Amino acid sequence: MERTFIMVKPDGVQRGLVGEVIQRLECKGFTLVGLKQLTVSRELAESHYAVHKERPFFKSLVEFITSGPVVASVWEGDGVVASARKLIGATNPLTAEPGTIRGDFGVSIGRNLIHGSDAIETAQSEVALWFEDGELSSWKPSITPWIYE
Ligand code: RTP
Ligand code: MG
Repeated sequence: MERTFIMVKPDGVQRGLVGEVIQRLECKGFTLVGLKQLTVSRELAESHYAVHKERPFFKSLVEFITSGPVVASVWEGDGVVASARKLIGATNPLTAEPGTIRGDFGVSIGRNLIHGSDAIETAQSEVALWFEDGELSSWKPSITPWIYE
């Protein structure tokens, strides 16, 4: 089953949006298989955002992600990687559609509340970067026949 990595960033945690994010993914029909709150080390933040290391915003992005607790999670479901990105919305909250998490709750690109893996391969490496196997439980909710044909 496809998995993705979702992180509520420090701004989302401070603003009390952890429950809202979890609720939106649960209500959609995805299954939570791992969840933890942690304060991110510089090393982990730099690995997670390594693809952006030459970008002008890299330093402030790492500063921000390490500035307070985040909530890291892994979700499972058919097409979950692309679907979660749609639920999250565009990178800039001002252009993100209403109805998306960033579109409903944010205004600034540097405070866009949430991260979601951008492709299946990225999701696999991010899940492995953030979680040990023992922290993840694969389970099948009993309502599965009401979500999948
Ligand atoms: P994320 O990785 O956090 O899920 O966000 P994303 O895929 O939508 O956007 P990405 O291009 O991967 O950028 C990573 C994060 O860097 C910050 N950013 N700031 N100031 C800027 O121009 C700028 N561009 C990107 C954002 O917080 C973005 O989420
Ligand atoms: Mg990204």
